[in-house]
Amino acid sequence: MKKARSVALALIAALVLTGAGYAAWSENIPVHGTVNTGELDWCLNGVMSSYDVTTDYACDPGFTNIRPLNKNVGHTILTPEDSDGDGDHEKLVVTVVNAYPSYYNTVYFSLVNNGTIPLKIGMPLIQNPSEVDVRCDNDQPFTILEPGRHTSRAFEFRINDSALENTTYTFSLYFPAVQWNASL
Ligand SMILES: [Ca+2]
Ligand SMILES: [Ca+2]
Ligand SMILES: [Ca+2]
Repeated sequence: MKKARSVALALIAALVLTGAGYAAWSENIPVHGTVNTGELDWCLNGVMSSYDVTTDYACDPGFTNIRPLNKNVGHTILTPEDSDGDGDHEKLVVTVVNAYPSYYNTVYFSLVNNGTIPLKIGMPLIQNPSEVDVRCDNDQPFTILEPGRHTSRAFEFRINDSALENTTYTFSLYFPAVQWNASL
């Protein structure tokens, strides 16, 4: 009887010890972490130029036979827009005033990565009426741009033969970008 009680006590002690062991193993270890996220941001650099400063240029369909003319008749207005409301410009609206069939222009500009994360900048999304042909010079599907770096771009356009008189034509280019390791 005494032996049986000793065994029972030993068993209880073992259970208590085992229980204490589980309690120790199941304690939580508090871990506090801080993650600072970067900023994905890009915009037009603000420095733009074009062929048509004064006297006009013309070309034939298909952007062939580009040539200067001797009169200043049409002109091109470049208006950067903030289409996503973040305070800088990533969309370019182009207005062609007093143009005529064959009027041609090339526009130069640059994009800057003004965030802290490398960017993948894709081909521009162009919205243009059928009376204006637009062609971009860049045949790369995308460009990787490190923070603080610029990339130069150009596009050309021609007012084609279906353009109407006394009409102002507008088209736009928007430059999509994602972080460098994502898909556009
Ligand atoms: Ca931006
Ligand atoms: Ca002009
Ligand atoms: Ca913006």
